[in-house]
Amino acid sequence: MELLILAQLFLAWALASPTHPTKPDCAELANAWTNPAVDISQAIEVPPNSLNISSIVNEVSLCWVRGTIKYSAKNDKLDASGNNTLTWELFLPDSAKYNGRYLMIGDGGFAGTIENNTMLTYLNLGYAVAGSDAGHSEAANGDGTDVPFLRNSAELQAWIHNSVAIATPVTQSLVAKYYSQHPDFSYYWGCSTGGAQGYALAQYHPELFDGIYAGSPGNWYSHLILSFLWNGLHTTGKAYMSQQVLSFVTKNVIEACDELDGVKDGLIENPLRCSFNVTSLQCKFGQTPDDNEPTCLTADQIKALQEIYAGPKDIRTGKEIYPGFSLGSENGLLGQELILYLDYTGPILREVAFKDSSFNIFQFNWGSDVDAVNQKVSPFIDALSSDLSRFQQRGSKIITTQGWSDQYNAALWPLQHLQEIQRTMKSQSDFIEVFMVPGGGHCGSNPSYPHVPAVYHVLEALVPWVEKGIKPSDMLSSESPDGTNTTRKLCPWPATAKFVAGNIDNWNSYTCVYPQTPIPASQIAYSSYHEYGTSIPLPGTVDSCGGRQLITNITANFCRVVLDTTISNSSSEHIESWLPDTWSDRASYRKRRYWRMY
Ligand SMILES: *[C@@H]1O[C@H](CO)[C@@H](O)[C@H](O)[C@H]1NC(C)=O
Ligand SMILES: *[C@@H]1O[C@H](CO)[C@@H](O)[C@H](O)[C@H]1NC(C)=O
Ligand SMILES: *[C@@H]1O[C@H](CO)[C@@H](O)[C@H](O)[C@H]1NC(C)=O
Ligand SMILES: *[C@@H]1O[C@H](CO)[C@@H](O)[C@H](O)[C@H]1NC(C)=O
Ligand SMILES: *[C@@H]1O[C@H](CO)[C@@H](O)[C@H](O)[C@H]1NC(C)=O
Ligand SMILES: *[C@@H]1O[C@H](CO)[C@@H](O)[C@H](O)[C@H]1NC(C)=O
Ligand SMILES: *[C@@H]1O[C@H](CO)[C@@H](O)[C@H](O)[C@H]1NC(C)=O
Ligand SMILES: [Ca+2]
Repeated sequence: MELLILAQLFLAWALASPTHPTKPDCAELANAWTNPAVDISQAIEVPPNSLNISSIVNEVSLCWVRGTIKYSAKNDKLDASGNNTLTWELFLPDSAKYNGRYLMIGDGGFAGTIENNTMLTYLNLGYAVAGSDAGHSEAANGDGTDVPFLRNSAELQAWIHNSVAIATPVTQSLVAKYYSQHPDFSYYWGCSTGGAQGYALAQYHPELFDGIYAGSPGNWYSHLILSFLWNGLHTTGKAYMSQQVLSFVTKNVIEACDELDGVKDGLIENPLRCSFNVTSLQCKFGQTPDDNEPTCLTADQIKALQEIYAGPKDIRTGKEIYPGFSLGSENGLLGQELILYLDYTGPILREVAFKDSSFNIFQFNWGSDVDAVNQKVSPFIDALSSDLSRFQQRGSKIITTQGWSDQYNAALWPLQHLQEIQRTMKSQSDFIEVFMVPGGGHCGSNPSYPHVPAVYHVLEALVPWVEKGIKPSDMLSSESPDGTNTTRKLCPWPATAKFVAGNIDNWNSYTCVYPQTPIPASQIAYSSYHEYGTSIPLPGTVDSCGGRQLITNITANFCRVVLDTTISNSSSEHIESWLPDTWSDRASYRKRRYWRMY
């Protein structure tokens, strides 16, 4: 019997290791799909150094496949009779360079183009990379004020919710055909709208990916655009702030809070710990506001900033509609003042919420109109579920990065969403991490923070987590726009980077530190005070220790705190803290709450 198994194993091995490996045939892929909804227009071999997209060049040879998919309004169904066309591309690296992984790249903004430069970056790392235009052409994005694709319900739903699920099975099966085996793992990479697509995948198509990167996610898009509108409307007229004024505010915020993290580097590690009050910048008697060389702000400008920090509120209830912006992000807000509410909020309110091309966004009602947005827009473009258990149960992981100085997305949103997921999924929420980026912008750089590394090495954190179960304890960021070699350590929230020793511009000089969380009194089983020379029994429930033991030579007075934490029906955790009187700072120590020790 054993011999037979050995023989079978040998046979399997021999078949899997052909002595004359055949080179995959690129051109043949043009005939690979027989579904009439799928058209493959190109399958050509490309030698190294011959594709140059935004100065990224293919370092490996590839099979470059392009095509289209017809789909209909029925969610993610391919449909040859459908009116709607998704355009996709696939870069298949030389089989010697292929790392066995499929990677789908998401879109940005209103989509309509393929993020082929990001695709090329990951091709060079050995991924088989796909991308799509999210189901409509760039032409369907119109002229910025009129965005025709928003009027087409199939295209609207494809944009964030379904396009990746339409393009993935087709491109994935081409990968399988080309290399004669299904990819070992499938990843998704997207930021901004692509981040929203990432959360939509985890919610609506949880079976597709093993690992998802969802950066600066606009997964509450319907309220993100209300945040744009709020900021735009509160900074018109006298409340307008020039770039110089915005930069002046940030400079003052940083002066006040830079060193809270122990390192003077022009960055605030955790803006939530900064309590700068912007009213201190208001012009005093004898000071003159100046847009070009500001030394103070007008009362209108101060009011505007306070509204931006507070975020949009429902006039009926005062309830938050979307979080506000964080201290230190002011220098990136010019686009909020001038562009975003016109380019994004206007078209979505006119075409989707009210289906009325004459709807006046300046008259938006921050009560009843919010309801309309929730009913008419949210179901088509948001991905807000905090129960991602179908995704979690198949072992998939999701990582989000978010710049504290994002020019588009209020930095607190992904943290609020994380908290919601943790509240819903409790101990099952161990599949998601959010990395905050001090001074980080929207999916990379905020140009006013040129010394902040703008490339986040997400897949280096995500891949080992997915494939080996190694949960990332930090993440490298590199390539600051100022051209220096600065690297920084990004930490999984709520951890933040703490300087240890060395060069402050080197990520290795930092360690990720979690805030100490006070233990709720309800978890304290009992506490007792023990004096010098007495003895106490130790918990002796471990069999191999042979029952209870005594500690007989206590040499200091101490307080013993015992916690019993129920983990599940069948297991609990026993935690003890021994807090000696001889602690050097005894008075203040006694005032502290108890921390988890082991
Ligand atoms: C890629 O194109 C850019 C812009 O056209 C050019 O500056 C760069 O030299 C090119 N890179 C290579 C390796 O050809
Ligand atoms: C195609 O579009 C037309 C007009 O927009 C519509 O009436 C028709 O139902 C669509 N057909 C399909 C298959 O989606
Ligand atoms: C990459 O995408 C851009 C934007 O859609 C397009 O203009 C360009 O032609 C594409 N480049 C290649 C090599 O396909
Ligand atoms: C900021 O200072 C003003 C004036 O001193 C005060 O009214 C306001 O409450 C302060 N705001 C915060 C958030 O502390
Ligand atoms: C960056 O690092 C490289 C290699 O360590 C070094 O040669 C180069 O001089 C550094 N550049 C700057 C601007 O520090
Ligand atoms: C305290 O107990 C430890 C462990 O039983 C023993 O090794 C040590 O000698 C004792 N010290 C004194 C001062 O009794
Ligand atoms: C825990 O116990 C309750 C009541 O006995 C039971 O209904 C529930 O299914 C148990 N949960 C688990 C995870 O075993
Ligand atoms: Ca600092």
